[in-house]
Amino acid sequence: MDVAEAGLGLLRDRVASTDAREAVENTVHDRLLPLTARVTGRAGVGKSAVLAVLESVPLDADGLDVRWRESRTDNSKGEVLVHVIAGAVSPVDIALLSSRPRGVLDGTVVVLTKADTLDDPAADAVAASQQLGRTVLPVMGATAAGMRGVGRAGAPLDMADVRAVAAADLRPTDLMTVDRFRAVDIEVSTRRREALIECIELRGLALLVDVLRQRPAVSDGDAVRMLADATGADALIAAVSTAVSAAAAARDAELHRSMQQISAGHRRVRAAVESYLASDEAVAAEMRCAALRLGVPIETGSEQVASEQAVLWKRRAAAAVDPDVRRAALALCRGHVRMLRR
Ligand SMILES: Nc1nc2c(ncn2[C@@H]2O[C@H](COP(=O)(O)OP(=O)(O)OP(=O)(O)O)[C@@H](O)[C@H]2O)c(=O)[nH]1
Ligand SMILES: [Mg+2]
Repeated sequence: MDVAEAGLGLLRDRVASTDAREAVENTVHDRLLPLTARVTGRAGVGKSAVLAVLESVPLDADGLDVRWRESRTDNSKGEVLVHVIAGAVSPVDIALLSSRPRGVLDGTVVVLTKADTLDDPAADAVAASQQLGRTVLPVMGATAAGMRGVGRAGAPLDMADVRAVAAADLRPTDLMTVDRFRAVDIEVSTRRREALIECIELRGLALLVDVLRQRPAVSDGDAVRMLADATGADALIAAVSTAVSAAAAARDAELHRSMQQISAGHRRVRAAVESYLASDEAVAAEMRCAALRLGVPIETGSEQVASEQAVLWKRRAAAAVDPDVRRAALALCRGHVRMLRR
């Protein structure tokens, strides 16, 4: 149980004998449900490979479980949505994404996968971004999954075999198609060559072979790191982490809204709800929501940092025109003041 749940537990106890008990129980129950996250896209587009990558990393959902589901293009529901395309944007993609909200906290990530099959994935991603009005991240989904040992090969990459391929007498064209690569006469058996392609795709192998040939002294770790960078998996994981944190923060915002409503309707629980909303964990949760909403990090450090931040956010709140920005700035001010008092 994390800190927030401890505070909620206390609130539950305090309202247990009142007529607001059920309303509070339901609200707390909803706050603690696993986050629903969905990977969508047309048939065969590469969803499962992307999903395997995402399931292989721990995502910070503020203590909540993240429940991933894969579905095609019939359903865009989910607190987090990772929509996958491969190649051109289709009307189905546009229709699905248009039903999602837009904004910094929209919980939506769009991926252009199978980047290994494209000549200029970065340019294609920019074109797709313009078409959709959302950032599209180019990713080599299958290669990223294979490198994490969660791809279709089901086995980790064998760097000894990659080095053997790099050392073999290959022409550049031998790594251009799977058939040519299968047909060349080298020491590495056909079965082992197929395993390499199953793991990181032909393009992934060609990239690694290039690295090893240009820098024969490079370590396995560094070579693998270079390929990992080329897969775009880090940017994907970062975007999904932000979406997951935002979804968790949205849960807190929803919880606090419901609590305020309950307290407005049930006088006997007002004190309990107010003391919960004034607790360190509720103030910290509001601060996290606000920072995500404004797209700023929470600056932590010395007392001086906290007091400077409190002043800064107070000033920004006063200058804000948009009421949402003003509310978020006040939440940050309040959070920093609370840090000072601790
Ligand atoms: N070259 C390449 N092939 C890929 C990549 N990702 C997936 N594939 C291949 O594309 C096919 C479909 O991949 P999946 O990940 O199963 O696609 P999916 O969208 O989950 O498919 P469905 O669940 O049937 O709709 C498989 O043959 C994969 O090996 C990729 O990044 N590069
Ligand atoms: Mg699938």
